Amino acid sequence: MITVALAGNPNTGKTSLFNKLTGSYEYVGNWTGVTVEKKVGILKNNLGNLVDLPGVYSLNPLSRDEGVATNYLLYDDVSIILNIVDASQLERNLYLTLQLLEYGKPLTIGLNMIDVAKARGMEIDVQLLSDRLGCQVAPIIARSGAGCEELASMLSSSNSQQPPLYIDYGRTLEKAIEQVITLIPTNQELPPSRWLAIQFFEGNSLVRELLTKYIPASTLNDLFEMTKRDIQTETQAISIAHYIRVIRGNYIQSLLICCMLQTKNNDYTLTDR
Ligand code: GDP
Ligand code: K
Ligand code: MG
Repeated sequence: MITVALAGNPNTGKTSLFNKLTGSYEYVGNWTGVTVEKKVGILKNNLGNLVDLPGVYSLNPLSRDEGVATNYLLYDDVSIILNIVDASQLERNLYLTLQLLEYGKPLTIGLNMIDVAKARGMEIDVQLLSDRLGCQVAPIIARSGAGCEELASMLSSSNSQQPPLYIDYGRTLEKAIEQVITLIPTNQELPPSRWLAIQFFEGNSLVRELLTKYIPASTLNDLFEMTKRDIQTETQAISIAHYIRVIRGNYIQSLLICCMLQTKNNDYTLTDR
């Protein structure tokens, strides 16, 4: 039995999709230590369990819900991530997607609200989006169930060898990431080192906590402060987190320029496909 984790922004249709994909409930309760609902259902095709993560915009644990999602990735054994994305709000939604793709577990995108996107004159080149992100993408309408069977069968054929998405964070930060990676032990059952290092520089306190089990806090502090100083000197960013947000934002922008075909109210020229 494998475990599929359902992750996405709030109000993207997570509950609707959960209900379409699961037959019976295995468990409804709270996440350990917090009063955030935890729902686990059994996937209809008997592939395994579906775990409903709280809706979050980012993995940075500023809110209780984000803390639950991050802790899940840090300490639980997830086989496949099902990332539900609101097709009519791609730019905002893809931020979490990038963080999840960097994590490097097999990930399938359920591209939801296709009906809403269409009504707003947006058309998405699903194949191109899938190629560029290096993961499977299934267009769906979770409310009606359209596309959900195809999505379920994609989950059963997930690529277990999916390589993590590689975003280039520029020379200074890449050098610092490399330094943290060399300090992370390889003989432990830990999430991918690069993901941990990026999350550390983003200011993810739960990741920092985990890293201090293996790396002296003072070493981590020095590396963080030095990198922050360098980035503030070289760029206009006010913090490393800000700098990372800008790089990811640019990455998403260029992705959307090639994958979005505006059919109505188009204010930029389209290439023929
Ligand atoms: P959650 O907050 O992520 O769990 O999202 P819900 O499943 O509660 O959905 C939020 C709202 O969006 C509800 O009113 C759903 O009926 C609606 N919804 C979900 N999926 C779709 C869809 O594909 N198309 C449209 N038009 N509405 C949807
Ligand atoms: K809701
Ligand atoms: Mg919900």
